[in-house]
Amino acid sequence: MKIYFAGSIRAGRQDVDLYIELIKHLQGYGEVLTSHVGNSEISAYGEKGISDHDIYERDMDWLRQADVVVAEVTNPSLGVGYELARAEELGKRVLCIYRPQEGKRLSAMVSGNRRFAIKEYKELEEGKKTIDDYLQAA
Ligand code: 6K6
Repeated sequence: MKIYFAGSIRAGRQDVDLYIELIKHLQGYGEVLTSHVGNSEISAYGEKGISDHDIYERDMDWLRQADVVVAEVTNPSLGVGYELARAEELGKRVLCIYRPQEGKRLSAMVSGNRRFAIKEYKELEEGKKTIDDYLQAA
């Protein structure tokens, strides 16, 4: 299985440790094409040595190859929102996982899309279980 994991990069790296663990878990199911999203050396500023155009083309190519998209959507990110829209257009299966935050709500453009599976969770172990339930139900 080819898995496209989406998570905030330039919109903020505060959840990178969580992404690392979720990606490790997903690697038990197949190839995570976007494992750099969980690279703690990649700051919110940028990945060295690759242009934005090349990032875009590379990521869109991976998205086309993916069997499933798993997005951690707690930290709102333009890039993740864009990837979700393109994934929908490409007919990909999409799981969005979200940790409810006091005083904030997930964008209705994600939570209101019935083509996406949207699952709330509180911490890593529950997130992994949510992924298991989704991927094993396929
Ligand atoms: C790394 C750190 C900052 O910039 C970089 C290089 N950029 C990216 N490298 C790989 N994928 C990227 C990069 N920027 C965005 N993406 C894709 O968009 C990833 O697949 C993420 O899921 C998503 C993050 O979007 P932003 O808007 O938070 O950056």
